[in-house]
Amino acid sequence: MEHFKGIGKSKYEGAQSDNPLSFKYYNPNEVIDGKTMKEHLRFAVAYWHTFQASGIDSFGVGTAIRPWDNISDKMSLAKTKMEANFEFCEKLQVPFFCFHDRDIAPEADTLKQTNKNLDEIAGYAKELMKTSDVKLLWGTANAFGNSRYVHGASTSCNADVFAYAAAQVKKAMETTKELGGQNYVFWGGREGYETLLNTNMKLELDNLARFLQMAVDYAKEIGFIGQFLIEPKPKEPTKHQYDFDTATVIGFLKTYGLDQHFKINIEANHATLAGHTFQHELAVARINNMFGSIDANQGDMLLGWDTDQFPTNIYDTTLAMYETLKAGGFTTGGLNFDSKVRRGSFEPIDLFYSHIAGMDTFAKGLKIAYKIIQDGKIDKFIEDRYSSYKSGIGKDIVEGRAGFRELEKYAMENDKIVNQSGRQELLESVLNQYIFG
Ligand code: XLS
Ligand code: CA
Ligand code: CA
Repeated sequence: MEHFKGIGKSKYEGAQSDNPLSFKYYNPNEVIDGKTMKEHLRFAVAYWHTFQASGIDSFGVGTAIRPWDNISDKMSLAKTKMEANFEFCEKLQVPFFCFHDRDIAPEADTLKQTNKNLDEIAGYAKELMKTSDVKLLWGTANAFGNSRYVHGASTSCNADVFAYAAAQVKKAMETTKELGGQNYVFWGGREGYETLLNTNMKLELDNLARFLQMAVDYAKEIGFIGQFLIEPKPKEPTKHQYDFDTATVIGFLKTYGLDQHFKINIEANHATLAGHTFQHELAVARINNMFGSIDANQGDMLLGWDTDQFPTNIYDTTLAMYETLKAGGFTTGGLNFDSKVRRGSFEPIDLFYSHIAGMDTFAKGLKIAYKIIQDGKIDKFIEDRYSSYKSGIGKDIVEGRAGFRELEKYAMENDKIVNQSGRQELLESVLNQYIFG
């Protein structure tokens, strides 16, 4: 049964097309550097925003009009949404989707019944996968929505909650494996604190590490070979989230000897909440060999919270794809649209327009980023800027032949230091030249 009636398959029609449902820049089969755009970008639809979000906010009710609005039975509704998910991805030529356990199947009164619901819907998804090319990019557990997680999940002060979260993540990992998920994401929903007046931070962090180690052990036990990803976020819902940003997560993983088991899932809006650019977060992951996947969205620079808007800023997508290409491209990861339509964009067709806008902006960003890398102008500038480390005293520094004594001797004879301009504005206009085309 068709759910999004009257909306056909989106196709590439080029930049001149005025068909709002066509791609202007995303041409799935266009080859760039030996890979198709589809393979480079690995787009995914986020189940929670597209099939669960209603447009509710703290001042008003949901506004979204959806084809499944008149279905009241929870399990029938869950099945309908799963069918709609495959139809939606196919119509948009999006190869993947991502979900939380509780997005796809309703929570019941007991964990046993909840797991049964999840099995039933996952079984249905598996069935639908047989006749579809759409795959699961990643699964995760919603261990933050239910009131039992009021003080966190694996960092809760209550050991019963820790145990419950473990049971839930175990099941979510099994479900992800069952559906061929290529990654499993850990976002520390309420893993953080509000005040140190009631918090044993050391125990909470140790427990978070214990929890992740248990997940690593269990993945090995069941033969789940997907990539584990951690998604940093600095605040919201808690005032201080433990997985603050990429650097903090990497430091945490290294402290507990877990770094070889994880990569980072970077969300644009979380980067800006942490006071970083999206590119900064991607670059930190890349230089530490921890680049994993991307939650594609954008925040609003005038607002201090997580607005999860569709990514339409060409500077951001260009620089994100620049970092992605520099990291060698996605392997198991991809571009998951962790983005929701605005409350005022309440019609089903807005779900299409918004994804098309994001896909086109990333496709164009990919092409520009590839050109920047091919031309090598920026790389050359950076290389030249550090050329003092290629010979003489600089070479001695990087090759470990110089210590403070040698450097003091050198500095004593080199009072007249000559620096060169960083040329930021020139480089910004070079970037503009690439973007303007
Ligand atoms: C919330 C997060 C969340 C994760 C998955 O801010 O972005 O949706 O991506 O749990
Ligand atoms: Ca996210
Ligand atoms: Ca977010």
